[in-house]
Amino acid sequence: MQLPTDTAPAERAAVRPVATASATASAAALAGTVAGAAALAVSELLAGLVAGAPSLVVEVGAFVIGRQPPGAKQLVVGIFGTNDKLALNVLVALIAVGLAALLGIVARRRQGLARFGYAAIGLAAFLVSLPDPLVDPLLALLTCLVAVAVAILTLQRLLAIATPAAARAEMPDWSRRRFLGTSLGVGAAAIGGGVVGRLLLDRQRLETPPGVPALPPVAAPTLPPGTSLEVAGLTPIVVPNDRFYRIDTQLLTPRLDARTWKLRIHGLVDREVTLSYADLLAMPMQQQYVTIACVSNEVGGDLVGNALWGGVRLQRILDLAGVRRGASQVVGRAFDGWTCGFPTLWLTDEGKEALLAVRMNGAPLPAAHGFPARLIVPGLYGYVSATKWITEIELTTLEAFDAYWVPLGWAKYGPIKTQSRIDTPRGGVQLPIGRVAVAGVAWAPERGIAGVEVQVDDSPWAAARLSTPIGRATWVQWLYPWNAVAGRHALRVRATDGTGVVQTAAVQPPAPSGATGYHTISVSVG
Ligand SMILES: Nc1nc2c(c(=O)[nH]1)N[C@H]1C(S)=C(S)[C@@H](COP(=O)(O)O)O[C@H]1N2
Ligand SMILES: [Mo]
Repeated sequence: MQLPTDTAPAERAAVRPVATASATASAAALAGTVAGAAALAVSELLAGLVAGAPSLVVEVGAFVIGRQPPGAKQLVVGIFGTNDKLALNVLVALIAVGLAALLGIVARRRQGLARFGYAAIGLAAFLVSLPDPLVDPLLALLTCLVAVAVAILTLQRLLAIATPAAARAEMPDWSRRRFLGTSLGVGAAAIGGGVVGRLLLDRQRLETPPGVPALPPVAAPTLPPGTSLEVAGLTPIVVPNDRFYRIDTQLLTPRLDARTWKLRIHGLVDREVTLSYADLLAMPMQQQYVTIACVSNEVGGDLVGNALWGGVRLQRILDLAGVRRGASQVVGRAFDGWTCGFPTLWLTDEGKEALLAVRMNGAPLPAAHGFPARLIVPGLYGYVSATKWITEIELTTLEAFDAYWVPLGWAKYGPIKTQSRIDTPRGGVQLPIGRVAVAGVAWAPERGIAGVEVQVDDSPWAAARLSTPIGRATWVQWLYPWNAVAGRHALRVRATDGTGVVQTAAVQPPAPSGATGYHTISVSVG
């Protein structure tokens, strides 16, 4: 590939008048903006077309995520969610384009400095994308070179059009129109190209990952009758994979290759063990329903779900390595360095069937949910336990290591708090007078749910009907038939866990250890 390092002779002639007359600052800023947008678009397109080429926006975003200052809780809460990932993408793109615009203004007087600026941004983007295990360093280098070349050439072209032929001359009308037309044209192409590139990239990541075999058959627990209530608008007792909530620090879905994937069990063990995907599949498998939840779920939020997880008992894997006495923490580490950690004691308590899961609702784990393998630990929030795309299990002590979210202000221990949610009716709706099915879900994994009560305005709490619990690790559905009378009403819900403890009414935000309080909605009847 030939990468222009300097202007072609013809262009040099066109650019020369810069010394005597130059584009207006606003024209130069526009030219720089368009140049920056074109460079980003090229990187998105390359990333979408060639697996292993980086999206520079994503890589810079990942760098920002990885460098949150400790205690920046608001920021930290923010990047858990999907909308916040979009916001971070947009923010990175805007800052990049803003810098490019400034360099456009610089280029009016000092072309060399502007070029140097673009090259420096390109170099920074290259360095930042190197730690990403899914990025090919050579492709990253090429992407950055092409992006910088596109930025420099676009800027030069546009400035040449915007520069009056003679000193102190005003830009004539026709040339202003040409400049604006070209800028808008290139800008629109950049936006279109960038969007197409990102769509391709998303699609590439959602394709079935390489090396997914037909999984061996394994018995699923049969559900007792009554585990599901039929109510319109109620969350299904088992959430399908494509509707399951997704939370992680990855801006794109990682696609790992099962053929090369390895899991290393090390640390305070008698012998280090490394397992391949095939090794795992050859081990005895079991399936169990477990409700997992995100610590950043707000009261009434939907970052919680129940699925049938299939895999190898974690204890069996730990036994292969032989956990040494003195090991007090299990650390799960993902391919990208993300970590979680929980007490080994959590596993030895009776009935805590933690899994190294390879299946979700019968299918191989979807890429978004951790393919090839992830941890599922009943009763613990995801951030301390549910490592997706896991590549290492390390046995250590609780004192020796704090996992990813702990130094960022989240609690070291993350048992899931008892919670309940009203799914239907939706808050704010208008209802007819008469029978209304008020229904939702309630969960206290590992303790189970013993009861759910509903309160209408100030009336006494009334018991709701429960679905037959699948087990202590899963949520239940509840139903309360309400005789609605005219007026505005507040509806609230609370659950009692399997140990008889009523969910707390004290209102707490998600940070640092999970939100508490009663989900309350208001509806108008009549
Ligand atoms: N590798 C990795 N695993 C991860 C995370 C992450 O950021 N990276 N987030 C955790 C969090 S905070 C939660 S709540 C669960 C969510 O799992 P899900 O996306 O399958 O619902 O995954 C956990 N596993
Ligand atoms: Mo989470």
